[in-house]
Amino acid sequence: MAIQWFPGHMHLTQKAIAERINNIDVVIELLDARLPGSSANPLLAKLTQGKPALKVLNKQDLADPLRTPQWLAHYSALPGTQAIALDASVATPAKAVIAACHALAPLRRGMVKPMRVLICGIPNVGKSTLINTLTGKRAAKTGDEAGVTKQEQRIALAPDFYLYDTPGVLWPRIIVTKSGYNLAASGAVGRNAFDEQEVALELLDYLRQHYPALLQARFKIEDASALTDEQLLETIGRQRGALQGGQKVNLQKAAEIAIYDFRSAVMGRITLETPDEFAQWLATGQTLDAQRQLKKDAIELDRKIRFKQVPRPDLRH
Ligand SMILES: Nc1nc2c(ncn2[C@@H]2O[C@H](COP(=O)(O)OP(=O)(O)OP(=O)(O)O)[C@@H](O)[C@H]2O)c(=O)[nH]1
Ligand SMILES: [Mg+2]
Repeated sequence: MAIQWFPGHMHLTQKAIAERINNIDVVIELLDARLPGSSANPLLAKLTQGKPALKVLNKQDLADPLRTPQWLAHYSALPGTQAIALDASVATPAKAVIAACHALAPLRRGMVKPMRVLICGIPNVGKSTLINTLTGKRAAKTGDEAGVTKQEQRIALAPDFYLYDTPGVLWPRIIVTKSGYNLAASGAVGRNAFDEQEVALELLDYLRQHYPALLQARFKIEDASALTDEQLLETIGRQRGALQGGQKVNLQKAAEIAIYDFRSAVMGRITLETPDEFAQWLATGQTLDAQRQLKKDAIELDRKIRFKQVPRPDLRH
């Protein structure tokens, strides 16, 4: 089933960003370096359109170091956009963010024209952590759970440099099914809004194809490619002792283990998509969405005809 999560505080944040955006000089969107395409929010793209943009591929310490440069090149090629990769908790490299903001809005300096930077992105991607690292204190609340920041907060980095921390937002309809799974695997979706077994099976399917050696080493499997996703999940549960009565594997527990091991990178550094793969998923998602819309329109037209709100079309010609 497609994963969707758009609770009330996200709706309010969307409105707050729309009101704030005119007085913002640079928009920093934090992306998750493990899923840079799926974590780029189309709703935020629309709300912040036309503003100088800095894409920060955060949690690069957990992502595949061979794939991050591909994504940096992809984003840097977009107009008015710079991209850097970071581990938000490490201070010295995080300072690159400040320099990039000055490069994107060179005229914003001094008390009369202070730099105003909006930090946005999906839940749990590290927005508040980056702000704390930049300010050198715990100015913003952080936590390993989606939805920690609930309200916009202004933090002064210097008397002429403001940062606005915002609550993480997803978007009302995620049309790329795979993105929903990757977002859930990363920790961006509230825990009650997805099925762990479904997400773990999708995750294992990708890892089996792209990172078999990591899977095999972590779970002591001889040949991951010889197993189905379900068999893989069962093997993981058995190997880690997630059993219930009669030596049956507790698949729920096994799924939680697989997701946890991915999130904490104990399996190794993994990125769940390349720019080319994501472009294909997006194209498929858009086609399916257009078909869905056509079907919806046809049903609506049929309803209107039946209730005589519009005339029946003349099909004789
Ligand atoms: N490994 C790693 N962990 C990070 C990084 N940045 C943030 N984290 C962790 O990710 C979790 C979420 O961080 P937050 O800063 O609270 O995320 P947020 O984007 O403000 O989340 P919301 O307010 O819920 O939208 C915390 O456990 C952080 O320690 C990073 O670059 N690398
Ligand atoms: Mg936060």
